[in-house]
Amino acid sequence: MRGLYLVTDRELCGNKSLTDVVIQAVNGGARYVQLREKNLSTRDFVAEARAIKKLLKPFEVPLIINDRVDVALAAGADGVHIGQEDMPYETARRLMGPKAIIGLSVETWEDVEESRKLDVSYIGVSPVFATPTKTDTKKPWGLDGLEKIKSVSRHPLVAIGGINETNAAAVVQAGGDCLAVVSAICAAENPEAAARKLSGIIETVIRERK
Ligand code: TZP
Ligand code: MG
Repeated sequence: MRGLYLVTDRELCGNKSLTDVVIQAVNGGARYVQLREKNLSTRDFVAEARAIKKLLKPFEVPLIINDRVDVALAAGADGVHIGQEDMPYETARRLMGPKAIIGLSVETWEDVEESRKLDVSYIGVSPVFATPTKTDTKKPWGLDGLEKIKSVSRHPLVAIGGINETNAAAVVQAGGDCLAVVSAICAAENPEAAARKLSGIIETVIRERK
């Protein structure tokens, strides 16, 4: 996995529709979309996930559901992103099947060590920087922490938290294979332009990193 990864937040979309932001992000080069809904009913979440899945199909962009294996299964999503307090990885894998994308957030060094034993599709390095978008986080890893994780991990790293066009190059340089962003796209005046800028930075720096 590598490239730009959109994580949605309907509130941060303001007067733009979530669907429109997703399409713009993908047109601008986002390679993965994660639906993150903390306040939607299960019924509405499933309906939304089905609609977005249909929308993403022609782009061949996988749809990943935050936290909820049940919603991912019901909507035929491509994967799920789980945190340390969600369903255990092995159970999620058993339910979702061998081909599903399953991402796991790591917030502490113990989480990182534990993740090495698991066949997760990627690990979410959370948060790289402190961010107003999610405040109930543990201590930010910083670029040093990300670099250290890269040196021991066998999984692709999805960096999240406070990433924008001013620090994207440094985050990729430090080991981020994917950059996951919420506000840098959802709250942008022009989400497509924001996505294009970020995906361009990722491609350039990954090429240099090799
Ligand atoms: N998990 C860790 S930080 C975060 C999530 C969902 C929010 C990132 O939001 P932003 O706006 O890209 O800083
Ligand atoms: Mg979670």
